[in-house]
Formats: sequence, C-alpha cells, structure tokens
Amino acid sequence: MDVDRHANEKQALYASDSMDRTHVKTHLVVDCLSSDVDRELLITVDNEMELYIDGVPNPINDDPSAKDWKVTKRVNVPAGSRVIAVKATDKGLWAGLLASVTDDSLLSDGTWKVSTVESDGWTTPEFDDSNWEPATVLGQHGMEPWKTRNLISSNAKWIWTATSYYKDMGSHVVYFRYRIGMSLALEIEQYRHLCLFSLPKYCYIVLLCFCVM
Ligand SMILES: [Ca+2]
Repeated sequence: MDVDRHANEKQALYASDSMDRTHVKTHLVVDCLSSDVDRELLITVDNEMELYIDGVPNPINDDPSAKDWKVTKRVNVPAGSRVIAVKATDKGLWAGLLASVTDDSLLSDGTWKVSTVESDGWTTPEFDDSNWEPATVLGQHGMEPWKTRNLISSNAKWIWTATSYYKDMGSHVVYFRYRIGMSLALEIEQYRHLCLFSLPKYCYIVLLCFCVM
C-alpha cells in the first residue's frame, strides 16, 4: 500500500471545509479494510468484460477468455487494492456478472454498484459512486441458463442492472464498481443515519406524546 499517498489523500479530505465529516470517516474505514494480502478474483461476465483494479486496466482484458462467459477468469488482486471496476458488455439474450475470491471475503451481490452511464474516472478509487444504483441480484450461482461456473463460490450471485438483463438480440454495456471492504462501511453508513435521523425523530415523538398528556 502506498502509505504516503493515502496519508496525503486523507489530509486533503480533512482540509476541505465543505467535506461532510461522516463521509470522511467512511472513507477512512474503507482504507483500513483494504486487503492486506494478495487475493485471487474468480470472475465471469455474460458476455464480455474489461476489468480495472484501482483504475489500472488488467492484463486479462487482452486474453480471449475475457469475451467468453463460459471461462472463469483468474485475476490477482494485489494487497492494498481499493476498487474493482468492470465494464460489462452483453450480447444477445441474458446478461450477468458472477465473481468471488477464494475465501469468500468478496462475492458478487447487491453491495456492488452499477451504472449504465460511463463517467470520467469511473474506474478509480477517488470516483464518487454514491449516485450509482446497487446491483440487482438475478439469482444464486447455479441458476439457469449459466448453471455452475468453474471455481467460483456457490455463495456468489449473478448481478446486473435493475433493467435489461433479459433483452432482445442487441448489445448493451453496464459499469460495475466494488469497493473492497465496503460491507462494513455500509453498516457504519446505516449507523450514521440511525444517529442523525432516527434518533431525533424518536425524540420528537416522545416530546409530542409528553405535550399531549
Ligand atoms: Ca448475453
């Protein structure tokens, strides 16, 4: 991990007067949960994929298997990686992405983000994907028409956008992002909302009841 680069990024975040403080905390948690060991990502896309790790195109993109959903791709995810980004192209009927790492610490599921619009910098860790929709879960690994894909965890799920996973014989592209360690970060995000919004509402209801009595 490039410690100096991360330290500079954090200082820049804190230096911004307009930056929401809770947002800063969430980013720090993501950094802390970044993998400290290399992991192997097992992935396939119906039909074609381009994969990026922290904005860097992966050599797998030049392999013919990147355009064959029947072949599970094996990709090294270096220690300290923060974001996996996948440009997924569907052709013909049925569209989906399926992925896992060997210890199931990363699975394709509804925590992935997806968009049908290609934005500048979308493959990089710094990109703000808060407006992207959560990936839609199509079903469990093993579902029709893909059945069991070699090496990929049985706990992984086929994902795509909320629309157009079953289309006519056209071609369309969607963009996926996965922040490594995002699951716990999301829990903290939910906790933030509990603290900032639910508690004041609760207090307001108690105060209202007290006034009515
Ligand atoms: Ca297809």
